[in-house]
Amino acid sequence: MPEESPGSLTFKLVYYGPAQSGKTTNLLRLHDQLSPELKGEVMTMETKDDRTLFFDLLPLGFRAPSGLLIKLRLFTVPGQVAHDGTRKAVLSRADGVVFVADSARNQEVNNGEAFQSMADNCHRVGLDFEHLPLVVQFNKRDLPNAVPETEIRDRWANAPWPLCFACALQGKAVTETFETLLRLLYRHHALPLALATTHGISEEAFVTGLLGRSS
Ligand SMILES: Nc1nc2c(ncn2[C@@H]2O[C@H](COP(=O)(O)OP(=O)(O)OP(=O)(O)O)[C@@H](O)[C@H]2O)c(=O)[nH]1
Ligand SMILES: [Mg+2]
Repeated sequence: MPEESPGSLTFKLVYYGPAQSGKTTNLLRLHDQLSPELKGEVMTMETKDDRTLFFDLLPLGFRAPSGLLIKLRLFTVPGQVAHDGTRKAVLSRADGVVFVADSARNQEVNNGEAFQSMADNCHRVGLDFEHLPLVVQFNKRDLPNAVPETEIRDRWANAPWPLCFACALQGKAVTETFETLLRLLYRHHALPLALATTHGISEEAFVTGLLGRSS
């Protein structure tokens, strides 16, 4: 559940995935594409050779018709295998997750291990993985050795999570991935938080409010 304080709600969203899959790049490109009045600066907690050691954080938010302030805090985890303790800490109390997979054929094993570690870590930190709003993004679609989309769709056909195909480096489908997560998040929380009834926020208003564009 999001953190509630008088007049505001804060959702924690986490970009999880194997090392170097493009989690930090997703956050930076998303920051470029969001409208200025909504977003804070991207904060980077320690990087070494461009690899995340703790996390990156992008804060954003908007005010609902009721006056309620809806805030999001987007985090990335460090993907390198050694940093599992940090990943667990970042994942703790997450309200939604984007799993960023690397589309390269030779990264299939790393993707699989990272996905399994995400499920395990969810259980360890007490998150209900079966009901967690989760979007799976296959990034780096520009790579010549990217696994074809049809093959990926076949393999994930029985999985309940939406799939997105992105090239974060070029900013492609970064916003689309985020929007997909926002819709899952809204559907998961609208009723328990009375978003529509008490606060006058429809799914469209939630998405446009947080993306900062009129659709
Ligand atoms: N070709 C290609 N390269 C990408 C894409 N997205 C990110 N990269 C590159 O992949 C490398 C790793 O990107 P990051 O965003 O730092 O990856 P990360 O997942 O944050 O990595 P860790 O923090 O170490 O877990 C960088 O050199 C990026 O420029 C993409 O869509 N296509
Ligand atoms: Mg990173």
